Amino acid sequence: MAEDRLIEKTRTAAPDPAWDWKRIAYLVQISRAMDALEEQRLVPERKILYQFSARGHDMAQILLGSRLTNPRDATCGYYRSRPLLLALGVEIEDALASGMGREGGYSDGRDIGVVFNFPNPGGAPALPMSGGVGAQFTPTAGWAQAIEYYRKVLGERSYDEAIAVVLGGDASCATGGFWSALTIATTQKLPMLFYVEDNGFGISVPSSYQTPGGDIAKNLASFGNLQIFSGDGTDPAEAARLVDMAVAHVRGRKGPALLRLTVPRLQGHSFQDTQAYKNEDVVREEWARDPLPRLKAHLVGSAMSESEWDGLAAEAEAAVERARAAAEARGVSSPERVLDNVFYEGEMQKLGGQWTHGYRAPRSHDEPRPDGQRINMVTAIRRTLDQELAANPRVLLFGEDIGPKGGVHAVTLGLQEKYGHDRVFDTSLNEEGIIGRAVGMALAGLMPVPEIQFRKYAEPATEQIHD
Ligand SMILES: Cc1ncc(C[n+]2csc(CCOP(=O)(O)OP(=O)(O)O)c2C)c(N)n1
Repeated sequence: MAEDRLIEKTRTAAPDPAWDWKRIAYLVQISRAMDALEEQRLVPERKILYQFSARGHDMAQILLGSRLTNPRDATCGYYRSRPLLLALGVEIEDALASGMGREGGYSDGRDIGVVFNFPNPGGAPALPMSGGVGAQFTPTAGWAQAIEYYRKVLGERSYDEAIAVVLGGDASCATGGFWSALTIATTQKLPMLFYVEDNGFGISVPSSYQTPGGDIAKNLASFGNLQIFSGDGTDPAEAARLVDMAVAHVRGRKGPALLRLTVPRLQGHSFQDTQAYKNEDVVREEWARDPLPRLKAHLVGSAMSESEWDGLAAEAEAAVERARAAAEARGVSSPERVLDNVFYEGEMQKLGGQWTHGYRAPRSHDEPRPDGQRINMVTAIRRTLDQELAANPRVLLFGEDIGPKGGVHAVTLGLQEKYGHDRVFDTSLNEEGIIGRAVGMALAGLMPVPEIQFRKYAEPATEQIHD
């Protein structure tokens, strides 16, 4: 029965000692203090242009981020994902400075503060995010497939329990990227967790416009190879248990999972949004579901005293104020440097590509050798691919019909037979998925070679090509 696959309502009484509740409470308070600082000071002072409050989404995200402990894990989120990133170790000062266009930190002031790219050496990285809703899904699927490639083809045991986690709101579940990644993850049984923060709205549009009845977990209950977890993201015990169950399912190589947690969006979509489309009852009901007082009620008296709770809140506020002062003391990013490192300028990247994994290409030269038999272009490409597959175990080749058929142009003829299904494989018919997956694999240190059959068919992949 479909309902059997919905694991809901898993309440427990006392705080689970397997969680570091003090750290969780502290980080939730940090996130709240950052939101308040931006809303009350930095936006009115015009020091920040784009502000997306995470109030209401924060606690559940911090629980999730606290479980991304394997350095081979990766996550990709969206503009409301800062609490998760705080849990991964993003510095408060860097996060504030980034939104203010200050130099230094992970973006050197070149993003809008909430759209992150956090290499996180030694820990789980946050893959580069995009402002485009839905763009986060297919690169994360690529990372998940790369994890399996490392394990199965390259025999790297350190990937055995690694997972890829993507975050999206309820409206993101209507995007092509979501469905593309869902197809990839479920057909390939990848270690990927889809984390859906369902606040009932995509800016002003109710979630019933994004999926029938507004509940993506219910609608996907009978989707093959997908375990569904669903519950209340404002109830600390329930959210913690569901996060643990979902993460354990994916880490345990039982296949992909989707975890939907309902949360209130306690502010407008962004600072500019007045929420005129929500009536008073909706707003009141949302505030009644604020996870912060629920977290306090869950912890005070068992995991900590009231004065400890107040102490953490005061400490968080002071830490955010110190970080603000330090961030504002940084110089403003220079417009002259805005194009730095768009192309290679002599300094190698910190995350992604084969270089960071120690791979060094064999010596080569670019002198033409006109001797030898003339061959046509298709044969030349096939020979090149053959040569690269033989020379470098990180090279993998994929696209529509490139397996047993050998491609619609016969470019890959015989390559699957020679190198096996893990390295040369057919994909689902989804160009965003082909290119987005390649992006995630390249970030994970592989050398993906995606094939698109004809130029025209690259159009659905435009966003992933541009990103
Ligand atoms: C491809 C694309 N279309 C439209 C937008 C404009 N936009 C930004 S956020 C948003 C709503 C997204 O809602 P949801 O995914 O539920 O996340 P939430 O903001 O509620 O956390 C829209 C329409 C966008 N950023 N990208």
